[in-house]
Amino acid sequence: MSDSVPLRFAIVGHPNEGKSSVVSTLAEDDTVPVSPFPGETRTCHVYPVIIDGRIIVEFIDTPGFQNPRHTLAWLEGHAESDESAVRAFREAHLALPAYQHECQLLQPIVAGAGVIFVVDGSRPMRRDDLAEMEILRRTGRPRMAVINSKEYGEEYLDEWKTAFRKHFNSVRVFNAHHANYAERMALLETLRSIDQDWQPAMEQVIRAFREDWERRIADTADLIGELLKTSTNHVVLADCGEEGDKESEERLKERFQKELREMERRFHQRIRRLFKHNIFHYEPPAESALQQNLFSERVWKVLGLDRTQLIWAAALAGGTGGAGLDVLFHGISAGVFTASGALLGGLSAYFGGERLARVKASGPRLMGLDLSRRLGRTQLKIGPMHNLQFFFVLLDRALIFFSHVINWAHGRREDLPDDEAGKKTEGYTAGWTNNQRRSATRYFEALKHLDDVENLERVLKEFQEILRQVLAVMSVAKRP
Ligand SMILES: Nc1nc2c(ncn2[C@@H]2O[C@H](COP(=O)(O)OP(=O)(O)OP(=O)(O)O)[C@@H](O)[C@H]2O)c(=O)[nH]1
Ligand SMILES: [Mg+2]
Repeated sequence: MSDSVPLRFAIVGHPNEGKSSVVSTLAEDDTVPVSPFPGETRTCHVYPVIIDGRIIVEFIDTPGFQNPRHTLAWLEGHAESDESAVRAFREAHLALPAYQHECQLLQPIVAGAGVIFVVDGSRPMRRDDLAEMEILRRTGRPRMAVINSKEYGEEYLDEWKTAFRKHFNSVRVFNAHHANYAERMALLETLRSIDQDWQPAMEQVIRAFREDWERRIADTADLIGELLKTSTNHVVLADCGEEGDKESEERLKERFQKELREMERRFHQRIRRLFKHNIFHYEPPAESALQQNLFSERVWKVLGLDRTQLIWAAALAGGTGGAGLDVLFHGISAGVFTASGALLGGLSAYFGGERLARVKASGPRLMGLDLSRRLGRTQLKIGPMHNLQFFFVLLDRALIFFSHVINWAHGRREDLPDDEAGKKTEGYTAGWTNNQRRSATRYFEALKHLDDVENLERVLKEFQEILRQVLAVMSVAKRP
């Protein structure tokens, strides 16, 4: 592959089989028009994959075959049996509306593109399919078949695979609605073997894809570090008329929570953009912990760490140690923490998110809410949220969102009832190793002392390395 001529693959097949969806998922491009009605794609359209300003590979969306049996009959009746017959066919039929699609889809192929033939493997094979395969074989171009099953069930898969072996250099199951990074890479690996001459160029393509993904992971780790920093250190202030001004307190608590939610929303936006989900905005399913309020009791129970893990994380990080419970649970109403007998009670007493905001404005510093007199005025202050569980809850939510985004194939255009990845209700950090949790907690501790820049940078670097490893493992994990 020279710098000026990238590899090109034409995605071809019967109408409505999912060709455009496959292009969209492979090129990570959600601008590709997809529709439930056959005949959506009428002309060829090139979708380049651009990395570092360079076109790495191009996928060409094409219209579905219109008249495959007649086309094949013409080719069979032609004196030549190779690619020159295909060229001659195009020239002879360019002006005929009944063969418009064939002329379109064969154009990039005769111009040198490789072929990716897409079929819906959940339906039986028909004579048209055999004609299409034979036409493609006669082009002589390197070609692979992709089985994009729209429905579940493997009834017809063997039949398809047998036919494919005769007509294609390789076959791969690839689902346009589900394929994630690992499956895209597996497909590219298969493309590497469809033609020996293309192998070095395909290797470059694969390397570029891999490096690009590593960069996105590093950027995600940076964004998570930034979210944790700004959220845990966020502070809101308000003047209030007099002590015990409940209305001001409520307003301030609302503002505090709203601003934190907004930070999370902006983080989501950046992650979506990083992973090229530019047009469609998909919400995780209702079951997801992301759909719950960040400050809801349920979220604080199911995400983050349990009590023992929190104490250990803090102790291992050389921070507050097991004794400093009030520091660990800073931000949760002191009233709730002591009066409810939280030490004996369940997690809800410890981590009750709603209670976190239920702060009494009667002391100088009641867990997250400060009252102070300045220039004769009473000032309310909420934050910073130096609460270890809050930190881990935020971290878990960031990881869940990452998983949601990377498992949402670009070819998908609607909510899926079987979106198991998005339904994830538990967090990740409870399953982390001590070492990983210690690194996170060190970062948490360093965030309390922003002026110690050197320490903060050192600890952040170590934490980002852990995050990159975690995100890389999540990228290749099998879908639930
Ligand atoms: N369930 C499911 N539906 C799919 C899948 N791939 C595509 N579809 C749906 O099938 C329909 C057709 O998809 P397209 O990608 O537009 O098909 P096409 O082959 O490009 O169609 P034409 O351009 O009309 O030839 C759309 O409603 C897609 O959402 C899949 O993997 N699973
Ligand atoms: Mg299409």
